[in-house]
Amino acid sequence: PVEKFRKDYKPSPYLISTVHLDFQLNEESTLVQSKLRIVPNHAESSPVSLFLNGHADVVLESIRVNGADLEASHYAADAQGLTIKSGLPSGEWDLEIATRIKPQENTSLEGLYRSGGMFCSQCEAEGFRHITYFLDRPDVMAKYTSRIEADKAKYPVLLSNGNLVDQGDLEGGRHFTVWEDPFVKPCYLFALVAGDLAVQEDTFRTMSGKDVALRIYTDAHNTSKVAFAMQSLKRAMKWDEETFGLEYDLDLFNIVAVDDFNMGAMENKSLNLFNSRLVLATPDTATDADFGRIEGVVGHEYFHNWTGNRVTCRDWFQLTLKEGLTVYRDQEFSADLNSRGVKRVEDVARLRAAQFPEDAGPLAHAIRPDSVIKMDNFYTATVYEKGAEVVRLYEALLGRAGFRAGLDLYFARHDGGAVTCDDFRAAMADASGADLGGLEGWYARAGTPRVEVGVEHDAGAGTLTVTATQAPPVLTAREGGVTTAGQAMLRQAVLRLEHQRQTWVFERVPARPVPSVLRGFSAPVRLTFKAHALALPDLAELVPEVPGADPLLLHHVREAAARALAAALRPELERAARDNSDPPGAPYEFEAGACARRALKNAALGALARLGGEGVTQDLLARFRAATNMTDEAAALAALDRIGGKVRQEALDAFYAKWKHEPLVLLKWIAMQAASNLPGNTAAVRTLMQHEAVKLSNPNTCYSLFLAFARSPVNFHAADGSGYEFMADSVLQIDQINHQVAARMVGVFNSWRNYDAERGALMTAALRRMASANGISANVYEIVTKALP
Ligand code: HT7
Ligand code: ZN
Repeated sequence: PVEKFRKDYKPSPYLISTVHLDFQLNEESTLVQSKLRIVPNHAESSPVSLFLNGHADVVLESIRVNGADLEASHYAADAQGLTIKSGLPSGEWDLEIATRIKPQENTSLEGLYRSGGMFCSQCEAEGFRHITYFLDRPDVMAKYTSRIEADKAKYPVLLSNGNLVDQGDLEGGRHFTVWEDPFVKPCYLFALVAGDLAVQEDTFRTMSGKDVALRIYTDAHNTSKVAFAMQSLKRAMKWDEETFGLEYDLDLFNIVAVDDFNMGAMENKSLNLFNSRLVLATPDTATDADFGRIEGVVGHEYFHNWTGNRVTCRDWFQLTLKEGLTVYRDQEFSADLNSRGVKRVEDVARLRAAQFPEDAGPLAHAIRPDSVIKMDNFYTATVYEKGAEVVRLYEALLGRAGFRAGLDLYFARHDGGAVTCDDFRAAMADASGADLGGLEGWYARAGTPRVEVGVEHDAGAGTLTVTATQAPPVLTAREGGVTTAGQAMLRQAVLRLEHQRQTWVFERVPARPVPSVLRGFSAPVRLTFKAHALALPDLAELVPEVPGADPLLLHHVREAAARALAAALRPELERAARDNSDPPGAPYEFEAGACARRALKNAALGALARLGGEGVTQDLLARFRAATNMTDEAAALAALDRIGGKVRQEALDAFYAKWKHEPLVLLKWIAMQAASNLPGNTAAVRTLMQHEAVKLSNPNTCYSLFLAFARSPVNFHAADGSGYEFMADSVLQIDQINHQVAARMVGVFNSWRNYDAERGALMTAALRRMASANGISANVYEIVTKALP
């Protein structure tokens, strides 16, 4: 595998102005014909050859230059791509390439593939090269026309980007559509869908009075589950107009639900593809958390239309330019629609649980990485969530109006372009006149800075001196609220921590106040402060705080503490469960107050389950059977799972019998069993792999099964190493099917340095075994070799 470096970026010697694609979809194979208008990039000296990226899956059928067949001596094709070595015309010219691919054999889910009975595509980051030879890099932006031809009975719906400009029937029961996208785009935003899909429609009138047709496509039996996603889309469109003045730019916006999908969703221009679990929801099949995720991700993909599509990344090292900014936007969207405080707590909890450990581990990287082997491995919590925190820093420094002015300038300068994080910072700085040079460090350095704050009050002088030190020094905007205990906020200020040590003196502070720093978690730093919280931290948060931890011992200590807390608080927990239960027949509402009540009630029930006893068990069973929404049903099941024994198995069986025709609900059933801390559960998980509900070619299933298993301290970290063995076997098995999924799975070994010597040795042995296995993918290779000492 080859490592690529950010510093080696060079503009492409050729650009492509227009792309005409023609897809002949068939059951055995697909013929892809492309006609590219090649334009020399005059910024560069005249090149002698043209290299187009490709892949071993792509079979070259023919190649023509300006309408004439190209002689075989002029070109060479291999698994990496196609090189036209000679015979290149000068000036602009047409290149026609015909390739044959086999989507039905494509289990990697990149490029064109089959999911259920449909054809669909995934081109970010480098999937387009699995379809045809192309300049597969985001700074090559072209206008696309796509013609799709297929059997009409099997694939009545044929979709691509942009506007439908032609369609018709053909001989032999076939039909075609032609799509034209008026906006330039990189090939990673290309999309194609063909299938027998049902559609739900709505419209949105934009702020300039244009009607946009909104369509969500699913399998026919799922049409009743898209109402919430549609409502979220309309809210996102309105929010972006009101908050940032950003209007949708085409007459049509399509979403398609896909069952087999490597990530959450994809922002292809006007044709968003979504993992089904992020579109389909009804109160009885989806939890409050699922509804929240759907709202956020529908918003996220829609917001990419401006931050990602209209202005894209110059190269993949700049990924946080679009992802950090778009995560910040979706976080603000959800905060405005729901409870801002709860949303912020959830986002910070996620950052601390997922990003802080990543930044402290062997795969730590800056939000703008310096080198990569497989780009797919860099869709990380650092690039996304820490990237969003860095965008939040701009807002903290510039204020809302300054931030908006910066974004306006960014779009005015770069609409239709492929740019860098430096271009973003320059627009933000130029619009406000602020010096934002100090933010450069956040793009360049990995790791979580530590900030220490000291406060001294001089009663005689009436001054308060705040001193902050940070290591390493980075610019950190921290809102410092200075309050007096028991009173409302006295003063608020943004403190810019730009040096290793800084001091601020507040005058006219007669009494010793209670300082409140890092308000709203205004920078992604670790604050050396003693926080007292009611909720016990997760094991993942505890482990890095206890060097050389025995994970099993930590787990038992945590469980004992949780039981002791539950015993001490029993009357309060019972009251919380009782007072926050809905009366029978109450309708489900996804609303901040209702979600908070359900969360409190279910947390109380979970805590009571630790105490066991007939009364608690019967109450949980009754709640499990009577539940009318999935939030309560899944919470009751989880509590019964904790109680264990016969009642656990009966509840799991009843849940399966009830939901066996709903694969998305069964993901919860799979995850609950895989994560069980019952001793010896690894054997049960091996058996579960044979269950008819478990399809290992489906990424959601793999994540529910294997990533959930790795959350079990008892079984993944079993002292005999059997959990590590099982996980390593599974990574190698899944790598044969899907490299991206296998690479995500192998990440569970990254934390081996946090554990005791015996566990560390067993985990590194498993890593070595995977590293030396025959034929591992570049994706898994990159993670495994970086994790090893
Ligand atoms: N921009 C999208 C990234 C994505 C992706 C990346 C690699 C492999 C598969 C993928 N599916 C989607 C998702 C987003 O951030 O909006
Ligand atoms: Zn995104």
